[in-house]
Amino acid sequence: MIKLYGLRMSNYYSLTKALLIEKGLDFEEVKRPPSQEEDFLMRSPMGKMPAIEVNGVYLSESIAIASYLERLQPQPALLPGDAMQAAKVMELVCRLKLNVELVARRLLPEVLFKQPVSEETKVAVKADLAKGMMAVDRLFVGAPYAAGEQLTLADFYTFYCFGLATGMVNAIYGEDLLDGYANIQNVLAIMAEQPSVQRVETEKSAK
Ligand SMILES: N[C@@H](CCC(=O)N[C@@H](CS)C(=O)NCC(=O)O)C(=O)O
Repeated sequence: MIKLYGLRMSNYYSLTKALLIEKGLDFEEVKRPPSQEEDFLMRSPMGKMPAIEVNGVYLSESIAIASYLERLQPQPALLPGDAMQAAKVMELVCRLKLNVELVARRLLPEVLFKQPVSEETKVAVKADLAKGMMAVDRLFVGAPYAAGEQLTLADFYTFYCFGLATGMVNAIYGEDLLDGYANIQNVLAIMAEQPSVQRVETEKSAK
């Protein structure tokens, strides 16, 4: 059975758990806070969550895990069969992850840990986020799903990346990051109804 290491509070842990559920795979959750200790680095070389363990082999990085799960359990398919369409889904996932979530994450120390972030950082994050949102908007299809007619990995990344990013932006700038992005808001609403996501969110609040 697959073991999933990390904490339910993490958006990438939640995303990975939702994918495991979506794919109908058996898994066991192993509660482990991220750390730089050797036993954690062995599972996840940057000391981040999540990581999975399959037959004694460890794998970290949500995209790598998603890629493994897609091959392990092809149905339901979360990538289109066409090579270019599948790559376009991954392109959107990269933009969401690298140019929105990772940028907004720079605000996290102040929002979650009361460690003030400099004004310089706040200005830079705002500018980088504006650029990232324009890039996402260029790739986002929203008909009705993130990458088109099919539910894909990009919908899961949309849900879990914006879950964090909108919270950070609202807390620091008092703004709605998704103001004017009706198609992204629509995908968030669709994903909130997805049974796999609902189970993750329910179990998260149950702790
Ligand atoms: N790129 C990684 C990001 C994972 C990540 O940022 N995890 C956060 C929690 S959501 C973490 O472990 N943070 C603790 C740390 O950086 O020490 C992925 O997609 O899996």
